[in-house]
Amino acid sequence: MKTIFSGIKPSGDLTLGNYIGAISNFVQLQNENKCLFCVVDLHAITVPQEKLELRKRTKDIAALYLACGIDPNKATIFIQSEVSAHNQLAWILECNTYVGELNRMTQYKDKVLKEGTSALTSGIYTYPVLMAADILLYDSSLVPVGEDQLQHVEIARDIAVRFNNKYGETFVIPEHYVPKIGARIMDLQNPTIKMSKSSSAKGCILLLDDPKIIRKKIMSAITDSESSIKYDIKNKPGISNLLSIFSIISNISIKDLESQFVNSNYGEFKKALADELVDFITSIQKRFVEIRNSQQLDDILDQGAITANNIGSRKIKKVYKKVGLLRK
Ligand code: ATP
Ligand code: LTN
Repeated sequence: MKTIFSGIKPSGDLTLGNYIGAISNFVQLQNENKCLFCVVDLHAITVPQEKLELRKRTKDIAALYLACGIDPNKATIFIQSEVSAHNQLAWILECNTYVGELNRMTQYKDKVLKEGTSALTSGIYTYPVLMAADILLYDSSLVPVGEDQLQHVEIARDIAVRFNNKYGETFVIPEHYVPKIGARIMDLQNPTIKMSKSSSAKGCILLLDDPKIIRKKIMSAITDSESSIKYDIKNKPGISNLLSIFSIISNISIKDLESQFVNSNYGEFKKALADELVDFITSIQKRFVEIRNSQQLDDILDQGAITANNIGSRKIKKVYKKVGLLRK
């Protein structure tokens, strides 16, 4: 049995990309592993957040974890800021991470290119170290993430190896788990960029979007000037993206979908996808409404925080001792 950790930031509404790249894999992995799924609110505040919105979104994400099928009897679900060991470990790891390593993080470099540095916080610069702490605190061996997070799991590995070499065996070296299909769901209006709440509103499906809007976004997705429904990322990125979405949602392989729609035009294919997606997302939304304001959600998060604090505080004791900090 492996220990699995992953997290999602409450920095915006959850997208279909988050579901396919991350949550759908959490749901699969929970059956045979010891899983911890976190709402990483400390990561969200690396950029400005409105406090009431942040509180609301933090609970929205926890409720969506459950609505998407994460089972609290199988996995631990908790809020990052309720477990102080994350911050405690992050500081120790920061003192064992080089500035040069952080300078190489492509997500950070892209942000600097786009926005300059004057409005960037040091939190956004060091956040890969907090992410490493999230992972290493629980001796996680597998980290399910979308493609954009690979470099951050890689730096967590590097930090763990370095720490173990310096202080003796302490951390499990984590590996990433990236799905074969859906590791990078693309924007429906611009299939060369990642689907993200910060890209385009029309190109991004939110898990809490109105079904009518979902249908509209799928029907107006950019395709190409041909008419064949074939998976070919290079020449047909739009249709390939829609095929990936269809495949994950329906559990039908891309090959079978290609055969099923061999005589259909793009309009027919999109309509079938929209029907499937609306059914799928509507059932998530129904469960979300039931769970969101229930006492059950608070109870699950309280229990999750207890479990995570137990593991985290034991680990932090060991780490403090190794580093030479006084701790009974
Ligand atoms: P932003 O888009 O605002 O930078 P994000 O969606 O990447 O944020 P999170 O919400 O924390 O950030 O992402 C949670 C998980 O969802 C991560 O594992 C990330 O890799 C994955 N993910 C996000 N967008 C996509 C996408 N378009 N395709 C596949 N996986 C994705
Ligand atoms: N940095 C990630 C979110 C995240 C995470 C983690 C993912 C924070 N801690 C630990 C996996 C494991 C992001 O921005 N999507």
